[in-house]
Amino acid sequence: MPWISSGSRSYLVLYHSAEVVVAEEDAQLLLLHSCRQLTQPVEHIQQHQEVHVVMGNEACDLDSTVSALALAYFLAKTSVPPKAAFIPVLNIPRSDFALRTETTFLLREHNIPDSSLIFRDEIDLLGLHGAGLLSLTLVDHHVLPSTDAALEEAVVDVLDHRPLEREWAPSCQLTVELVGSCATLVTERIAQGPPGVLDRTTAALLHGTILLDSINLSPAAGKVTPRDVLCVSLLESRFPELPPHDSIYKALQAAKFDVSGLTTEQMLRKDLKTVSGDEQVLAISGIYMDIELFLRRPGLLQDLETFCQARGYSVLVAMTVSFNECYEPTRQLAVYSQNGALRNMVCCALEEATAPALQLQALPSPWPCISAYAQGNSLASRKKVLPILRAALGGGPGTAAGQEEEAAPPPTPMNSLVEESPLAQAVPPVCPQAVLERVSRMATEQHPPDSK
Ligand SMILES: [Mn+2]
Repeated sequence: MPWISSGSRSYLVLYHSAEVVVAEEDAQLLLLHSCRQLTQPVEHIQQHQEVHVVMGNEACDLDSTVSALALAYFLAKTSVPPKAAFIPVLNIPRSDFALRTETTFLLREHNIPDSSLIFRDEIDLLGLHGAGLLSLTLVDHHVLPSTDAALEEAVVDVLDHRPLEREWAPSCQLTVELVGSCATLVTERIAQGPPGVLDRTTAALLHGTILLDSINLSPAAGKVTPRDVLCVSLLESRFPELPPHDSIYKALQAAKFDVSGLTTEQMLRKDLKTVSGDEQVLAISGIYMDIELFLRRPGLLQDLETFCQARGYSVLVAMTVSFNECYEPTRQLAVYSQNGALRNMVCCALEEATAPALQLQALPSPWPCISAYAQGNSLASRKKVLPILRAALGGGPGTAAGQEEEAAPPPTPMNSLVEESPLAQAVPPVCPQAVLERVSRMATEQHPPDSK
């Protein structure tokens, strides 16, 4: 059970080759304290070897987390000496981890303690890069925020499942495929590697992640692709004891949607994106709760006001989403602003949008500064709504993407349930015969006849 360790120190052994285990203590010092004690740890690490970080996106959803953990583990097990220290990094401060309820749930289920994880505020990537020691693999995103622009030179490998938005040097290995989950690409990478690397825990993490991202492989939800289906089948064929994917999906979905323990502020932060205009910043929060319940939360208006003021948001759009038994999404919208003219402008843009039409129907709202809607077009996820809001804020429908860059926030990754995979359209029906053939081929590749 390689993920289990008694504490953060022993964790690093997993990502070190035997040759550099001696560096463990020093490396640990660097990792956990470098942001506060830069000079000394760099001296420490300079005696050692490359630090290869595998890092997910800033949303740090389950896909980013599991993709980073699983790929770092795979690299550590398969890279040839002299090995780097392979470190999966969760791209949020440790203090935000509690908001990732589905992730904390799944890791807890598999006895992976929080203390074994390395968060972005616990490792000084810029310092490592400055010392010439950093290699970076990006999973589940491929555009770094401007604050991380200096790290681009360190990127050697990208695995992502959204359309390529920027070029990388030819020396950078690119795996960019429009599948439902980055965990699918990681699973495929592992399946193509030497046999025997995939262990039960890693398989279970990947399995659960693909199921969650693909809405339990449901074509109706528009996220799954045949490759996601294949990887789930592959994992189940390798580890038949994996629980039925229905039960895993339901447990993960429940955990993801379990905002019962969160404050309104935490709910708003949990799945937050922003769009900037010339003067205004608009926030869009995915909220996993029926809109009626949300609007009736005690202290809601005060919480919204405090949240927006503290962060400089002029408008907040809450996109609520819930799923029926067939995993079909129901979406509702709430538009909050103390500025009535601005609120109306945003509402009009949403009501009149044609690409796509959201088919909004006004819902009664208990608050004059909140407009609420049922969204008839339930397939229009946040990814579709974001450009509408960006245009409303002054980007203008005719503005070229390049010119928008300054106004737009860094392209942040999209992978929550209120969003969509790049393949939002209906996927081609899966032919069971083709799946079986492919799985059996992959399984064969995993289990070559005894060669030794
Ligand atoms: Mn993803």
